[in-house]
Parts: sequence; structure tokens; C-alpha cells
Amino acid sequence: MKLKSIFVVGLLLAQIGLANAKTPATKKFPYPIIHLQEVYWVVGSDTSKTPPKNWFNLDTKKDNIRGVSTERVYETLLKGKKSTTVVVAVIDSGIDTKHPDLKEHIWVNPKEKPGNGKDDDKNGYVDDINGWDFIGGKDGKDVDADTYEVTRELVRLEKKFADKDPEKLRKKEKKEYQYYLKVKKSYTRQASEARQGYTVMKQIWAAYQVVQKSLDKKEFTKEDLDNIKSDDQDVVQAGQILKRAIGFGIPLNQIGDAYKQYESMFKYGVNKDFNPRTIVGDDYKKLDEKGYGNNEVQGPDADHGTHVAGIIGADRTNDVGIKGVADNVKIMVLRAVPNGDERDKDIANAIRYAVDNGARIINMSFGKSFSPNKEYVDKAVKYAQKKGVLLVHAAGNDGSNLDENDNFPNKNFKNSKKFAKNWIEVGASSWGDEKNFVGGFSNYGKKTVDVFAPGVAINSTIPDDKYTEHDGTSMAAPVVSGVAALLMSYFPDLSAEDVKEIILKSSVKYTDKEINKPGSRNGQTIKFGELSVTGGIVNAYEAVKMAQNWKNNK
Ligand SMILES: [Ca+2]
Ligand SMILES: [Ca+2]
Ligand SMILES: [Ca+2]
Ligand SMILES: [Ca+2]
Repeated sequence: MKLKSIFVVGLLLAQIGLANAKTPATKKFPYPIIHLQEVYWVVGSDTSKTPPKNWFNLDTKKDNIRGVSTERVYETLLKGKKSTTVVVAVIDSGIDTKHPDLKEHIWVNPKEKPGNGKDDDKNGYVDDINGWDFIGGKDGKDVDADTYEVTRELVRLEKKFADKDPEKLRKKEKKEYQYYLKVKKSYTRQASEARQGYTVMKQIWAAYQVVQKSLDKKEFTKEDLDNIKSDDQDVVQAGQILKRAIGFGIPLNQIGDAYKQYESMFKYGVNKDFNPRTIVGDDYKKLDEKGYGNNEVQGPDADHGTHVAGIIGADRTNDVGIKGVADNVKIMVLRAVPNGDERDKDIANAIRYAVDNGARIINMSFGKSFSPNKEYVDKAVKYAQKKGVLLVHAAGNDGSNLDENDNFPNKNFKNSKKFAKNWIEVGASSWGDEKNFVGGFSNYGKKTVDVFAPGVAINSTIPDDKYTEHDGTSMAAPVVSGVAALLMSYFPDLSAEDVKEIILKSSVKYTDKEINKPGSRNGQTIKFGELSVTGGIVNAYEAVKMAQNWKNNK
């Protein structure tokens, strides 16, 4: 699952109860009127103010905002210094490789001739020019939506257990039966959330469209709503619904996205009869299969991947759009994340592709709560570790403690006390000050999350030459991948494990700062140091300072 904007989802589910209709439903609003109940959590910043568009690259002292000091380090410590190009693989939903702020920074496979139908470099992938799409078919079709892993697991286990008497199970089956019950419970909860959320969002989106039509405007503001003068009851009611939604922190401009997300959850994510894998046409159970998929890497919905790529490496020299964190990178495009849950087979094979084809860093802004083939992913992670490739993973947006809740992939190897030393787990920090510098949606964990990085109101590239702001740990991970790439560019002798150690050690510590607890219902606070291993926010300036003396001080 992609890890952006999910806060809207959590927000809605927590806040909006489907109460019985007290206001009569009209023709356009056949659903019960929504009742917004309580403010559950906010984005983790004062939403009455807006940060500078490039805040994540700014500096705490110079600009008075908790960015990662990218601009400062380029202007000072790195000024006039030589750098080498670093390849960063982005395993995601696909990337618009033609975006003006990205096109010069897309990896091109040097040994592959395009379009000749041959695997010239014999890496197992035919005509792989910019990377590979693991969820496409040979006929050029692509998977867009997919189910959740919990749905797939339930379908698999129901075949085994639905008709069985639990009393008569053999010892070996009993353990799997317990797992089946866990899957079933989780599925039931998610399916009901999807249904409720879809019903609510459908209504809010319907209201939005009524106002759009009435104002004859695609996008509108709260002021526009206040100024609506209409006798049409539908328009009046639509305005009321939207004002309530705004009152509870739901941004007007994200209603369309949130609706689409819920629609996808309900129609595909929890739909037990949906199976788009036939599009790929692979031998699904053969995990180490090579070469399935297709070479077209943008896919049908590249918003998320394009945004992530821009944060890492958008052109810093072209006076267009935004500036990425790293100034000398090539992005390798690996498409493996659909609208729905990614599959272990594709993630593991994408990691292997990245390692085998020259990536030094892999950004992974996705996650899920079940992982039936975790061993196979672990093997790929170990392979990356052996080859000196750094993995950067987003912690997820459930506002929950990962020391207590499952989240995949992760650095802990299955059935082992060992963990990957080339792995950085990233939570999302915010531009807010005082108690508000953590994303209210961010996952955390004193043992499992290594460090925080900017992930709220992050402006970056999206398809068709555009830009937009997204929130999520999906946006925080690429900030760290960018800082890692910057270090590897200017200090090419550093290993992946050195870079991890430098990023963690040099992070700016706010250990004792009391902040609003992510995911808290009732204004609970917590020390920032309790949220991660380091209690710090990543900082490029401090990291470069440490890297300069690394060999002497180590
Ligand atoms: Ca090839
Ligand atoms: Ca070729
Ligand atoms: Ca494709
Ligand atoms: Ca630019």
C-alpha cells in the first residue's frame, strides 16, 4: 500500500459516524447525513499557517524551520566539491520519466538497446531501459488496482479451513488455524471500514461535485462556500456537508483523492472475488521467476512514485518547479506497488533487480500488515546487504507503535533475532513547532523506527509536468534516501552501513521534547525520544560534517 495521504482515511474513519438520518435525505444525497463526532488527530502542524513550499530543504537556524538543511549544506560545506553519480532505485507505483524536473535524472540502462525485443545485457529483462514494471503484462496491459494481502490470505485460508471442524484439526494445522482466525478478524475490520468510509466519502464527494457545478469551478475555497447564494436545497445541503468536513480538518482539495482511495479500498482492496494478477500472467507461485512484467515503467497511476522521485532528485539547476535533496542522482524506476497491497514476490524481485543493476540505495515508500512470503523478501534484503546497498523504508501512516504491531517489509528477519544492518526505517516529521513537529499519522517505535524526516505538506513532482503537496511517511523516506545519495555522491568511499550510521548519529536530537503523540485521541503527549531509536530528525548539514571526519573518528 502506498503511504501517502492516508491520514485523511484515518481521520474520516475516526471522526465520522454514520448516524441515523436526522435530516431527510434528498435525491442527490441518498445516504444518511454524516455526523462528524470528534477531532481525532490532525496532520501534525498548525493548519492555519502554511509552510514555505521548499521547507523540507530549509534549515533550523537560518530559516527557523525543521527541514534537513539541504540548501545550507550545498551553499557551504559542499560548495565547489566534486561528486559522483549515485543510482537510487524507487520501488513504487511508477514514475513519469518525461517530467521536466526529472527527465535528466532518470537512470538509463547503459548496456541495453531499446526496442529490439532482445535482452542485450542478459540480465533477464528484455528492453529494460529505465527499470522494470513487475506488475505489467506481456501484452502491455498493467495492473492498476489490486486486493489487500489480508484479502488474498483470507481467500487462500478459507479454502482450507472454512468447512473444517476446529476440534478435529491435526497439531500442525492448529497453528495455521490460529493464523486464519487472525487474518479473518483483521479482514472483517478492514472490510467494514472500507464499506463505511466509502459510503461517507461518496456523500462528501457528491457534495463537492454539486458545489463545483453550482460555482462552475473545478476547485474552490471555504470563502467560496460561505458566499454561496442559492435556493436549491441540494446546493445548500452540499455546502453544509463540506463546511462540516472542513471544520474537522479535511482539506477541500483532497476530497477527490480520498474518495478515489476509498472507492479503490471498497471495490478492490477487500473484494474477495477480484484478481488482477491474471494480467501479469506469471507463474505466481514460482517466487524466483525472472523477466515477468513489462518494460513500460510509468503505469496507469504514477502520482505517488513521481512525487517520491522528485523529493529525492528533482533537478536543482533548471529554475523549474522544485529542488530535490540530492544533486547528482539517477532514479531507477521499479514499478511494483498497485492501488492496493504490493506482493512479496514483486518486492523481492525488484530489490534484486536494483542490486544487480547498479543501485546503491533503494527507496521503499509502501507497507502492509501481512506478508505470506516474508522469507523470500528477507533473502533479497540479505542479498542487498551483502552487496552494500542501502534500503530506506517508510514506517507507515496508522499513528501506531510498530514495536507492537506488524508492518511489512521490515528489517527483522523472520524466525531470527538478526536484522538487516543496511536498513533505515523512517517516520514523518512536520514543519510545525513546539508540540507539533511530528506527523499525527506517523507510525513510530523506540526499537523499530530509526529516525524521522519531513513528511507533511511536501511539495513535489506529479505526472503531466505538475506539482502538488502530499503528506505521509511515503514522503519522509525519500528525504532520507536523498540525504543518503548526497553522502554517497560526495563521499563515494562510504559503505551503506557507514551512511546509515552517519545519518542516524548526526540526526538532530529532540529526545526530551514533549510532543503530541501520533494517533492520540485525547491530546496525549509523549517525549520525542520515545518514538524512535535515535530521537532525531535527519539533517544533511550535520551528516556531511560527520562524513568529512568519518574515517579518522571511526
Ligand atoms: Ca536486459
Ligand atoms: Ca534490447
Ligand atoms: Ca507498464
Ligand atoms: Ca527544479
